[in-house]
Amino acid sequence: MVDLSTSIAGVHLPNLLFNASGVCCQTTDDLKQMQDSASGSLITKSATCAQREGNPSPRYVPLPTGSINSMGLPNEGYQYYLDYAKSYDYSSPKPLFISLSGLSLAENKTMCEAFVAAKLPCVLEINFSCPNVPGKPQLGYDMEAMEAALNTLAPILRQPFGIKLPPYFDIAHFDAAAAIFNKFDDLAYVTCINSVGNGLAIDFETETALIKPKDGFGGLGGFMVLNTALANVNAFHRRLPTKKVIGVGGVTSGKEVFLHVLAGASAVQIGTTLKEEGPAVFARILKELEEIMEKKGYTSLEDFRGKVKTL
Ligand code: RRO
Repeated sequence: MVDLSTSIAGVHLPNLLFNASGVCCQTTDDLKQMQDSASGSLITKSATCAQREGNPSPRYVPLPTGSINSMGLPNEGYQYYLDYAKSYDYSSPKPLFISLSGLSLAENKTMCEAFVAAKLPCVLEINFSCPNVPGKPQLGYDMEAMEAALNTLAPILRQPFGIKLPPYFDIAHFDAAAAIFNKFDDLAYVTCINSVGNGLAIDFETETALIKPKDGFGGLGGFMVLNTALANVNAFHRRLPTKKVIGVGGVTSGKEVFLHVLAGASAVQIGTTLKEEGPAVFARILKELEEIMEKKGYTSLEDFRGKVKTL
């Protein structure tokens, strides 16, 4: 028997898998499906202060090795997720994560204040990396703005919280981002990675972009981003010794979950494959991971977490 349990931000997860924010989590019906699945937890769609319809469709398209999306932050508004969090049954073995993605620091401040005032045992994750709102650059690529946001939000939160990061592609950027994160004791974890921003998918026959928003530019996810995701998980695992990393990107089977843990992930989220396969994906991938661990003689995630060997 293998133990797939883990902990993030001081809360226990019966197993390491859950949804990537954005997939199967916008409405209470979606979230019910997550509750009923074999996942170890669940996270809500990134919220803004006001409800949003998001970008025009088509805005998500599966690709041969992943997906492209420019959803544009469709969500029900933070009050909806606050009501959900208030009504959540915390005797459930699955802890609840809430994703917040204000369109400004003032919005993030308002939402954090409201959740803190409600004194709920859910974990807050601030999304610093939405790539798809026209005219709004990703906060995670502006080190000064990110530090300023943490300087404002951490004193409001005063409890363990997480941030969702964009992929970084340069060692200097891993160093700079990690130096900022290490200044904040309550920043308990980072989630790596959000989609690889501003890819372009074109139909060969019709010579037309596959999604409508932003002239076809959108975030890439799924198997094609696995190696970028693993690098970001490992880079932050090495640089944030007192914090945890949630890995996301490129999971299609137990094998990629195993690789994320080897790179240093304490939990692993599934986006594109959940969108394509539905919530039954969790039972399948948990079984595959168990089989891999049994074959390799590992009985817990700690046996191999972060233990990738280098040459
Ligand atoms: O809604 C989106 O377009 C979206 C968001 Br907020 C995000 O963080 N990542 C993504 O790929 N899409």
